[in-house]
Amino acid sequence: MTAATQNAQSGVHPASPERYDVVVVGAGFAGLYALYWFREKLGLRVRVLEKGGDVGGTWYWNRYPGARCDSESVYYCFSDHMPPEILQEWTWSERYARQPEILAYLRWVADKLDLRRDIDLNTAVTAAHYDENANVWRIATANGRIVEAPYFVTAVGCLHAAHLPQFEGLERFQGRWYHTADWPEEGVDFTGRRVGVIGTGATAVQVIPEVAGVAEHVYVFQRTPNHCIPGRNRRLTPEEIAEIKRNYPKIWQKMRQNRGGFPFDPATRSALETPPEERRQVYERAWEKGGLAFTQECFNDLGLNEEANRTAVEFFAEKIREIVRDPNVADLLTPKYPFGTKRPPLEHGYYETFNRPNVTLVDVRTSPIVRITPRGIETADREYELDDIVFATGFDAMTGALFAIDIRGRGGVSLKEYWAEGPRTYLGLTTHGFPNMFIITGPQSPSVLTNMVVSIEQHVEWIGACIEYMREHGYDVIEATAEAEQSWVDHHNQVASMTLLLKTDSWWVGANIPGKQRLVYPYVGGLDVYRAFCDNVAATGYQGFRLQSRAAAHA
Ligand code: N01
Repeated sequence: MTAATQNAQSGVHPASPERYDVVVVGAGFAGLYALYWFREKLGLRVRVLEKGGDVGGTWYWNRYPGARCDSESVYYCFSDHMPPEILQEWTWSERYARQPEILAYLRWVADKLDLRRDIDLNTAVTAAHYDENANVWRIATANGRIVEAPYFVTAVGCLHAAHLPQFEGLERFQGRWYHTADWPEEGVDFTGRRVGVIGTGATAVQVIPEVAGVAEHVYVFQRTPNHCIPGRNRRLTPEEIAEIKRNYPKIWQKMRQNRGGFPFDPATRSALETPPEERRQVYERAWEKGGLAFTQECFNDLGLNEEANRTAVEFFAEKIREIVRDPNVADLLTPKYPFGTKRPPLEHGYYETFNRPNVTLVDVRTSPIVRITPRGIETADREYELDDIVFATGFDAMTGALFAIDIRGRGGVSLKEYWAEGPRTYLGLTTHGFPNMFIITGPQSPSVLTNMVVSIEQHVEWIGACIEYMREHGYDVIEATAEAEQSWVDHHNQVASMTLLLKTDSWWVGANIPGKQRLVYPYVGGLDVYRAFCDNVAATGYQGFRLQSRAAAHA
């Protein structure tokens, strides 16, 4: 079957397509940066196709109460690689910006850099097929457009495809229900209502205190507790903003060299080799400071050694017992698995919320949800009557949003088929059999284990340099070799196996989605190490890739 026949059969018709140099899917941080970089630095004709009604990506969809960023706002924004006014003119109000502020920022950037003229909103991409003969990606949208470009870049977000567990009876529920990842734009008033929240991940930890403040009663349906670190949010002062703005070039340099893309000072001492009293002080200081620095700045063996890790687990257990008055509730809220093997949420009054008389913790690990009834939620031992249900049940992360598009490479092979046993990538950026397709913050890249904006910029800049190199050298087809891909997959798995991540069920290992391959999805070797790999590949003429000019490809 020819590519054209396949395209015709699957709805990607080549009739009068629009043509660009690059098509980017998604207009969140990644899509906006890609558009800026490819258009302004490389002079390419770029089209960004975005499903949402505005730019923003994650920050457009996730508008649930309490949504804010767990990375500090002054570091969770575009860097000094953007025009200087982007860093200098925008001023963040709080240590962790709320969703409306981040969305306002992204809108502002889009306007300031005149990005909107190359973005189509309300344009969901349904299919992207590579046509080998023409060396183009042919992209179909839900509203019937066909767009073509030799380069196809996905900027679809790691956490976009919402996971709604298939509970029996939801369609008969007589109250209102919402998923946090697709929240009504007009907001939801929970005043005086009985609300059930399913899930206790980073999202739920933000939602629950907010809803508890207004609802008549909140029932929290918890399957697994998390190690929640105090965020210690506060307003930023004009003095500290000025100081940060002055130092941005140095700060960014530091973040680019940090394993997580943060301006942290990674610990150099071992928890086990530190005397207990001193160890406690280290944890206390990190707890007081608040924020994700806890994960890097305490000890260097927490991610690798279970005995070392237990010291952190014990510290959290003590803290939770100190805050939560009911010892049974405190015990239920205390994780028993290694710290850092699930994403630790930042909390703003989360544990205190369980001291409120209008909040009940329901342990669905021992008494699982059996069904949704017309009146509420039925667990193995009773029914909870509810007016509203909030599903804070997460995402089909890293692959879900990619598989939602019918992506097909050489020979009509679909990405979903090719990755049936788990993602296969070279550098998390490309995959064999899918020439000229680049995945921003894809599986097997550091992505969700880092400050996303730093990872996004690294990816976009690497892709930009690659396209430039190809143009300079007369190439127009680039494809990861099967061997290079295999060696990256092996390296990725080998580094992952040195950590404790596979010991715990988490979305990082795909365990939250029934039937999903259980393996580590993000690259755990660190953004600093990863960056060096990518730089080296570029410096050696794109080792591990087959580069061709179209004439040669046809020969
Ligand atoms: O999703 P999650 P999330 N029955 O998958 C539970 C990022 N984020 O949206 O742990 C009962 O972590 C599930 O239970 P369990 C951040 O990277 C960033 O909270 O699987 N419960 C879990 O408690 C984060 O990690 C920010 O046992 C069920 C919850 O639902 C990622 O997004 C803010 C269930 C899902 O937790 C995802 O967080 C917020 C079932 N059938 C989030 N199915 C920022 O700061 C699932 N659960 C940028």
